[in-house]
Amino acid sequence: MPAEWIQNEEIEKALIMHVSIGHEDRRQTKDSIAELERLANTAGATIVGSITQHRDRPTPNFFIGSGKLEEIQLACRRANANLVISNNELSSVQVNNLDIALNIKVIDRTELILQIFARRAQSSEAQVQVELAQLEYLVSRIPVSAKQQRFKGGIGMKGPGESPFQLRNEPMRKRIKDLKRKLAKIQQRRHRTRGRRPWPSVALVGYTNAGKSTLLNAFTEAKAYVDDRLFATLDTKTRLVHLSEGNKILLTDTVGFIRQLPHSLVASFKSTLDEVRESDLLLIVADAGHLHVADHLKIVAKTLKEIGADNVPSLLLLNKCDNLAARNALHDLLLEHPRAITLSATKRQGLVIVKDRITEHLHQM
Ligand SMILES: Nc1nc2c(ncn2[C@@H]2O[C@H](COP(=O)(O)OP(=O)(O)OP(=O)(O)O)[C@@H](O)[C@H]2O)c(=O)[nH]1
Ligand SMILES: [Mg+2]
Repeated sequence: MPAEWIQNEEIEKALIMHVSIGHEDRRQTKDSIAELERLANTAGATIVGSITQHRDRPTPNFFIGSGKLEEIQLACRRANANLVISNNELSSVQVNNLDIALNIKVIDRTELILQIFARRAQSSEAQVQVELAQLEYLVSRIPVSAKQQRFKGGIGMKGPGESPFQLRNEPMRKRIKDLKRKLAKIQQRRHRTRGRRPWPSVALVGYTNAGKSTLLNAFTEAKAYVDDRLFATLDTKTRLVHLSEGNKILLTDTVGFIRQLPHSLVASFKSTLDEVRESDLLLIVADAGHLHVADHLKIVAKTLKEIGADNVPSLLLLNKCDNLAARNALHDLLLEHPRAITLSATKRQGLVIVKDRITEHLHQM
């Protein structure tokens, strides 16, 4: 597993590199770099600087131009950085070339997210899902030339169409198969329990750090892990919530979404996300005070579509209304989403309204 830098106890000093390609929205770029910094912090690294560049297109060898390469080299030396994190997704060839040219470990955003997931996965299901995602990611990074390089069979060869690289990675592919089998079993078990569900199921979804776990805790006595970090929750937790006399729901907390969520992760978390797709109702939680809440809502909608849950009815919850930034943003947000419910999970304000609206919705079913 490519997780050695994170398991290393000493704090990594990381330099961020970002290349704006074509006409990139500057505001979004800024937000995405800030988010990468938070991800790096979550992974235990300290950011010592960032270098950005604008290009019409990336270079095939290094992604960046040779002048920028020198600048990064110098900046790393000055800041004593021992890690470079690219906000752009890099090919394996580019990672290798940068590693060698800079003589420093280089990772990209996808690998960073995968490593955070690997470190945070608690339940055996989440661990299987993360390992599968990491392996799929590694396999997807086999250079195209190695994938295409075919041997025409012959003595000692497994058969036509197997490249030496693929043969060397046979154990990896076998492990992927085993993990998929394991996950399928867990999924079957989930299906069986789901069929016996006595109460309607409601899932909390939303951008990472929106306050989903805090809300689950506010509704129940659950002790879901809450943290002001990205990806605090990787394991789904389901709890019974009492709505009103004779009305209960099963409320499930889920893993948060983020822009550029690695595809292999979405694929391996599919069984967890089935919970979302098969819910009777979604509670989309948003941090109303976040500067980019509108972007977050778009990313959540896009991710829900990606996992086939865009047809599930939903209520929008504008959370963190106890803070000033959220209150200031409410006017515009409510114009855009007039049916949204405003609340504060930490102050337990607005919870009764949420319960009433859930009840109302379930009665209409
Ligand atoms: N001010 C304020 N902060 C809140 C509120 N709800 C949650 N938070 C804070 O927001 C941070 C993230 O909360 P979580 O509940 O862990 O968020 P999450 O959506 O579960 O995050 P992931 O599990 O990472 O997807 C924590 O520091 C919470 O204390 C709220 O109503 N008001
Ligand atoms: Mg959470």
